[in-house]
Amino acid sequence: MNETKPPEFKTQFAEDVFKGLTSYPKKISSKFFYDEKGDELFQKIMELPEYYLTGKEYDILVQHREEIGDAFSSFNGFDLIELGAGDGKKTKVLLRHFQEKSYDYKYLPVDISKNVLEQLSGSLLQEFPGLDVEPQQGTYANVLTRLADYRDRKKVILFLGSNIGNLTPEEAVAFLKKISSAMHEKDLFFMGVDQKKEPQVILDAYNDSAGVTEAFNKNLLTRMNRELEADFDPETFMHWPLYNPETGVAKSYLVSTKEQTVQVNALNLEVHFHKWETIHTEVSQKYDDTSIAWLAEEAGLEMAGSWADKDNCYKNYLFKRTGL
Ligand code: AVJ
Repeated sequence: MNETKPPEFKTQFAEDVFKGLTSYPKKISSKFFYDEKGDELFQKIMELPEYYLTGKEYDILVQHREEIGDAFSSFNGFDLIELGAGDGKKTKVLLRHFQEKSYDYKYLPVDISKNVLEQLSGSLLQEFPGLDVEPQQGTYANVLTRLADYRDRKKVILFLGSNIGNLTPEEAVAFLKKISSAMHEKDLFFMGVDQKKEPQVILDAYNDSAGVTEAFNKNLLTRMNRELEADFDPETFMHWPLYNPETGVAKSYLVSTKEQTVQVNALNLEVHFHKWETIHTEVSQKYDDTSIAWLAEEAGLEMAGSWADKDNCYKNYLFKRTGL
């Protein structure tokens, strides 16, 4: 008898890497970019001249904070729930404005990382004394289920940074359906979305000249080396982003520049790469008003407003739930 037991995985990362590196074509989800080193590299990405998304969204929030605040506020206040709060740099623009207006609201930043939440809460306490903050640790799905019971007053859900882009359109519909089903009549959903534009501008955003995005992508290899006892040589892989202006999909790959075999010891796995074989690592979907309208309709959301920069490079959309 030569039976092998199905492997038991210690972590989600271990399981996903096993599945992704034994499928064809090979893939690993971009959600695994964000270990400590990845968080740090993403902070650097947001400051790159080519990575326009963060700056554009920041400008939109600064410029339109008055109108956005008017839309959010309500006679008995509101609960502001932010999915994937991060360092809160952009959200603080809104919080500052809400404080000036003396709005009655509570801020509930949601993040999977306890570390991120602790840092954010610390900086909020410093910069916004008296702000009512209630950090929520967990996955979006768990937190949304929990927060669906928040029905005493208006709930405003924030999803900034074009994070929706990391989902395929089909996954995005499923995700937005979960959001809309956690919403009641007066609740709002506010989402930042990078827009289709001059293809070279998008490509450059994922292929910066300083090589930070390359390091960010290759950090997956070093993470597997460290956490899964693998022996990837990052030098033998190329960072390869592409953008398709027809579908609006930007994708990133790691391409093996030679034929090689890699050991992933913690998974008891040997992975063979042909020369030029790829690992697909990220989707950064770009939208326009038409595709966003489709997404919203599929998910049971109705557009209640939108704000953009002067070139329509980036947009923030406001939605309510349909049919209530
Ligand atoms: C955080 C998902 C919005 O896709 O633009 C930045 C992540 N990847 N550079 C994006 C990212 C490469 C980013 N999001």
